[in-house]
Amino acid sequence: MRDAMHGAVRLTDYAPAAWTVEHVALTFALDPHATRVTARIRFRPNPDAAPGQGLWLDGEQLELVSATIDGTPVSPEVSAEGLSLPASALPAGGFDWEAVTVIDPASNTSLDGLYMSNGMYCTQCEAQGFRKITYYPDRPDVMARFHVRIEGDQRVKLSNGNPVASGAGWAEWDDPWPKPSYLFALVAGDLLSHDDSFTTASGREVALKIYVRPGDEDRCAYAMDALKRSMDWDERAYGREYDLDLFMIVAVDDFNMGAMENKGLNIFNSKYVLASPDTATDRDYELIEGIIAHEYFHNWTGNRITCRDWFQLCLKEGLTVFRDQCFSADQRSEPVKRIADVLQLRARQFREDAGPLAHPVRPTEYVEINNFYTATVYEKGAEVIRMLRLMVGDAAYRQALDLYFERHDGEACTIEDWLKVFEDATGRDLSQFALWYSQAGTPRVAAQVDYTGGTLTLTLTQEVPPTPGQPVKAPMVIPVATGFLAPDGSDAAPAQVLELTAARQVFTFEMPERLVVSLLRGFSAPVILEMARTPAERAFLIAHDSDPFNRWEAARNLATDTALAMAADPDLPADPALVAALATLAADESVDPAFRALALTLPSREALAQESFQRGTAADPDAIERALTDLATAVATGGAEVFNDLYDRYATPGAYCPEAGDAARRALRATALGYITRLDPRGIAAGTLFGAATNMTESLSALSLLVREDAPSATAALATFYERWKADRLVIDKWFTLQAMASPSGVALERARQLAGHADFDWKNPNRFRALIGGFAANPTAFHRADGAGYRFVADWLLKLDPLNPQTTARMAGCFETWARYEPGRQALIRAELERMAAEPGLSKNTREIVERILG
Ligand code: 0A1
Ligand code: ZN
Repeated sequence: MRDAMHGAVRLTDYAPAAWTVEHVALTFALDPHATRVTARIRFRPNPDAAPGQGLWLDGEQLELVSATIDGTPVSPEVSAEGLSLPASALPAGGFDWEAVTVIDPASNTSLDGLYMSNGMYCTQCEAQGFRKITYYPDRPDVMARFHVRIEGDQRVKLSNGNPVASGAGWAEWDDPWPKPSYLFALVAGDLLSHDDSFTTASGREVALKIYVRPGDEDRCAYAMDALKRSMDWDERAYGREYDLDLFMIVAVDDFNMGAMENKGLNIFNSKYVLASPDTATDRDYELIEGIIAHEYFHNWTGNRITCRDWFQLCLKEGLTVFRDQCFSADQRSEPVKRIADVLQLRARQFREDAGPLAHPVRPTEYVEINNFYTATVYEKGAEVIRMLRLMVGDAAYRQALDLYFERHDGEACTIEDWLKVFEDATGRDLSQFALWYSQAGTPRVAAQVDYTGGTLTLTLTQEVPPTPGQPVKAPMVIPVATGFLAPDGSDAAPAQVLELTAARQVFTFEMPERLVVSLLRGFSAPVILEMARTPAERAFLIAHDSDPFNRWEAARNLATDTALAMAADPDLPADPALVAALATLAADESVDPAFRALALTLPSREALAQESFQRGTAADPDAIERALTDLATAVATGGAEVFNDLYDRYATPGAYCPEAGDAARRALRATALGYITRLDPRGIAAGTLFGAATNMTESLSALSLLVREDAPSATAALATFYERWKADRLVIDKWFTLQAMASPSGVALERARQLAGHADFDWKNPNRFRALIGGFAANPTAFHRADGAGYRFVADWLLKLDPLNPQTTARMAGCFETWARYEPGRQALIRAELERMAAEPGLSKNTREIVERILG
């Protein structure tokens, strides 16, 4: 690996901080270009650290005006990363540090630290933004109580904890809970709030406030409702109550990520707060619900118990993702949520695990920590906890969690602490299980079934592929939930969880007749399962498996095989068995419409490219596109009657309701319309729906079909849509995304170029940049054009954004991580763009790390 790891931070280098912080008092005199920050910090020697050490405070892009220790001016040694004082300058028993720094929030385009968005001040401190505010030991294991005073003429001035006092031009806040600096937040602006309250299980009243820009206040109701449901769920499912008298959410338009769990003051990308039926889709509502829950759940898993160092990020993120997944499953349909989560895991995490950016759930080194907020840390981290729960059982899981909260409240912990509570609560030895945290790569499990003389033999083997820096792997603990189906389709024996712990293991079952084995039910482990199935067996599982995940999976596997076979052979017709199975399922009124919508959705172009590569054939984006179009047309033809019928019957009359039942009907109806439109390239039906739609979900699905087909009415529909919504930034993001992502390969690049010149393409806004440039990179046939022009377009824009916003650029550079999947010509073109980026002398550390790791 070139010199990507130059300057890397390593897990093995962890040492406790020499000085801990007992209390911090911050005063902010707000000014767009010269905000003055006064920090009074009470330091104490850390009894866990070697004595007699000097003081190191992180600090970046700060102008130091003055510094004193116990009131006496000092002259620390200052560098671009921070400042230091020798032990000789420090009273051994502790001291009060006071420093004045000046910062420039209006020029802060990185959206990290204190910055401005639409005239409002806001902060983002995870992972290391606090050091851009003042000099501080900016590491999560230093936890302190914060008192904050904000001076400025804004109507609203907020920080963490409880409001203690305010007057004309100032407000003070006090947070009684010790916290690391990454959870610090400040917001000031002319905002309005949507208010409500929640009574906790023990009867305490909590005021709830969602702050937004004037004009957005009537779009907060759903987020508020989701918040109250989250608070209630955490009490019931985990026994966790909220611990302050006030909980605030602020929506900002300029934000690098989804949202942030700052103590008592969550800051959200406005996209994940604001919703009304005419501007937000069902998917938006679902995401708002999930992200509101995620950030709220962090109050216990992240804030009360935090991470000792950033290598332990999955301690809070894996657990909190798992908790939000369970919450959403409870609020909606559990099987449908599981399928959606697995689709996402495969699309993002399996992809990462199979490429040059693969890393363990707990990485052991990084150059830029912000590059490790990954699908592996988050989603695979959640899968690991899901496996743990499955293996120990629900009751023991809850006991272990109770012990975790009891033992570690107020601490900064490690994965070892986490596993230890499970060992102590259950008596199990989890040393082999711990490999899930240290070994990267998606395990492949091969299954072979034999039946002779009344004995069914199941042979399971596992192999964990080599990944960067990890050529050889040990066998993992893989829980394989297994069921057996009788010939009539019923469950013949109770389902059980087999534990695969060796490279090869044989399980035997006595049974008078050969039963069909249903393996890895509910996707019980994040592995790739390889198992030869006869077409008849597949059809049987699609029709009968009582495990909805595996029922869906059987249909998906059949569709994948068919599509890849058609990609390899343009003359091959679609498998009639698949077409028939999908039509039958579509018409099965006993099945949840949301499940049917998922099962009827063919694998994405991206998923097929990944699968093709895994099976040893370089992915050909054009062949995949053609095969999918042909397959979709065949399904549309075979199921025409059913789709027309569904489209007619599944309308949702009456007022729009975002809940699961109506959303499911709309999803199935949109899927049906997608097939109907395959046979109606002029987009008559889609055009009609577009004209009649009374909610964003239907309007957008109709519009994207018109764009996908390049229908004659598409241009006018896009113009109508733009005219109607041009004042609404979140809707206009959708307008950009849709055109970049759904346009056919022949026109997509030209259209993306035109859109990049549109007056509304405010590329410095991350949502807008992601909408167009990210949308284009997610249009595989356009991005992977054989002439490389798609790669160049994206690389040009990344190079333009990098100096302003390295975090978002680095994150988006991940679009190149799949280069190895493609034929040598495309590989060379992608690598040329990466080389061009790497050669840029001023490339940020963030983007450089990603680019160099991808180049290998
Ligand atoms: N902790 C947040 C995610 C987050 C991480 C980094 C950020 O800025 C670089 C912002 C948010 C979460 O898991 O929701
Ligand atoms: Zn999180």
